[in-house]
Amino acid sequence: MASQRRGAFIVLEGLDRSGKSTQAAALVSRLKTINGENSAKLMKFPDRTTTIGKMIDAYLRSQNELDDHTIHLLFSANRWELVSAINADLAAGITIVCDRYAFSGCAFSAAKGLPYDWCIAPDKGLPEPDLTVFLDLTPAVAKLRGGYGEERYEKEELQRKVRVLFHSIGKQMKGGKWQEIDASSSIEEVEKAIWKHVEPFSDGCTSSINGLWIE
Ligand code: ADP
Ligand code: FDM
Ligand code: MG
Repeated sequence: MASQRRGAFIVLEGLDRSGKSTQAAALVSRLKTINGENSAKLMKFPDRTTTIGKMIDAYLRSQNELDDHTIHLLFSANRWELVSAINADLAAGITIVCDRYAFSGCAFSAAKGLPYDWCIAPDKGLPEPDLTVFLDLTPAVAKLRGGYGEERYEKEELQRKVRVLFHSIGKQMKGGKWQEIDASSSIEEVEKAIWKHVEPFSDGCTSSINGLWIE
């Protein structure tokens, strides 16, 4: 029996200003051009529109103070509250392009000093992306892209630690599910490099979705 084709789950990760939001939007419109208006959807984490997302938004804009563990769990809860929507879209054949995911959750909190194993624990079992493309950029170059704004984590020293953690998270991802690209070239060049990795998934997938960080 032929297996049911589902949408692909594609994640873009990277430091602040590495080009994730620019590239996620471009990728969704490319997929829609190829497969139709309802074939792809853009998601982003944190999703600041939910009740939990509003608490996260206030924290990132330094309007409230939260313990590092508490905010970490809120970021994770913000993903779990959208899991049923993710699964429903994938099952309906819609490809999801997601701007940040659990890898940001782990990289940022571990960079702040929380233990790595503690950081990944609440995200274990989330839908595992079929592909994560890491847009690699030095914090120094990222900062030149208009400079950082007001948000809590937009500081070069923290971003340097986050980059190291992203690299070590990527090394532990098996089976080509993590691809790193140089995000310092032009928007068009980066788009091309991302597409090279995404194209094999442009027709969706037949495999079932695994649980993230579950052996
Ligand atoms: P992120 O979502 O990773 O923070 P954005 O996509 O918002 O990054 O891009 C941050 C800024 O850098 C924006 O002003 C954007 O136009 C610009 N930008 C994005 N990609 C590139 C690139 N490849 N080269 C130069 N500037 C870029
Ligand atoms: N961030 C994002 C985390 O610390 N943990 C997470 O789980 C996620 C998804 O929130 F500084 C951080 C990363 C970044 C900020 O910024 C969100 P954008 O501009 O909304 O991507
Ligand atoms: Mg962005």
